Amino acid sequence: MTYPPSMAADKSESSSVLELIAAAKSGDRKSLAKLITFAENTPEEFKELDTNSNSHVVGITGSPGVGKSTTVNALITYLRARDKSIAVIAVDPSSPISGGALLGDRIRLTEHFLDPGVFIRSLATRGHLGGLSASTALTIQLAQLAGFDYIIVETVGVGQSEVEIMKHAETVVVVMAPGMGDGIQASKAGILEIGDIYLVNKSDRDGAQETAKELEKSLHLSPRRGKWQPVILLGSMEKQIGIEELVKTISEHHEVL
Ligand SMILES: Nc1nc2c(ncn2[C@@H]2O[C@H](COP(=O)(O)OP(=O)(O)OP(=O)(O)O)[C@@H](O)[C@H]2O)c(=O)[nH]1
Ligand SMILES: [Mg+2]
Repeated sequence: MTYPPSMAADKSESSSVLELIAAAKSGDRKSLAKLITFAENTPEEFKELDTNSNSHVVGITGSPGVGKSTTVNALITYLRARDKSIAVIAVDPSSPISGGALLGDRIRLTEHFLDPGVFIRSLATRGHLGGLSASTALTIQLAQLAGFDYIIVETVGVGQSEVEIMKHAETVVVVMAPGMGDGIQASKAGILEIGDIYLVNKSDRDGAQETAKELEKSLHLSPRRGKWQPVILLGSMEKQIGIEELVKTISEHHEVL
């Protein structure tokens, strides 16, 4: 597959897009990366993307430091061992620097950078939240076109912006950790409404059971939703404890959808 050398000025932009799409579909990651940048800058070029995809879009959200990136890392390790391909989209609504150093540190996926079955992209705010949410949606669509088995969207925080971004995920995993005031966190920002799966991480630490119990009570009090009842799991993603159960529950949710 020949890779377009540049978005040459004499070519129409849409023919470049078509070439890049064809290359991305055939597995060229550089073309996919270029397409995403292109979509961030000129989303209007991408109005009629036809994504007829088998990817499962999984959102991972939760307060800073609960272990979201560690969870993503554990998922990648588990799924790669089963020959699944994964795109990770790390979204930081608080940072204006796309792909900035802060986000690089936060995603902690360096061990997967050289794996061709893993594609990692970060997105950050460029002005308004609506733009970020839209570019997240487009990036997901492009990753779907490229045919990844799983597309994982990680967002930092539990504010309204994360709730907005998580609307693009089919299955939402809310990560919590003991001793981080999650009782208070859970009561705000719609966290009790968005999670399909609640993962109480750091179960190797004191208080994980209590956090899970408190969460169960709060979920009980919140309005019921559809045919899927939110599931609470305990685990330690750093120690790869509970990862199998997490993947199983993610798949079960996908089947129910
Ligand atoms: N004890 C323990 N520590 C963990 C576990 N999982 C993650 N951590 C630690 O928690 C800290 C934060 O983990 P991250 O995965 O970076 O958390 P995050 O939610 O992605 O953080 P932000 O992206 O900054 O919001 C790190 O120091 C991890 O080593 C766990 O299962 N047990
Ligand atoms: Mg992180």
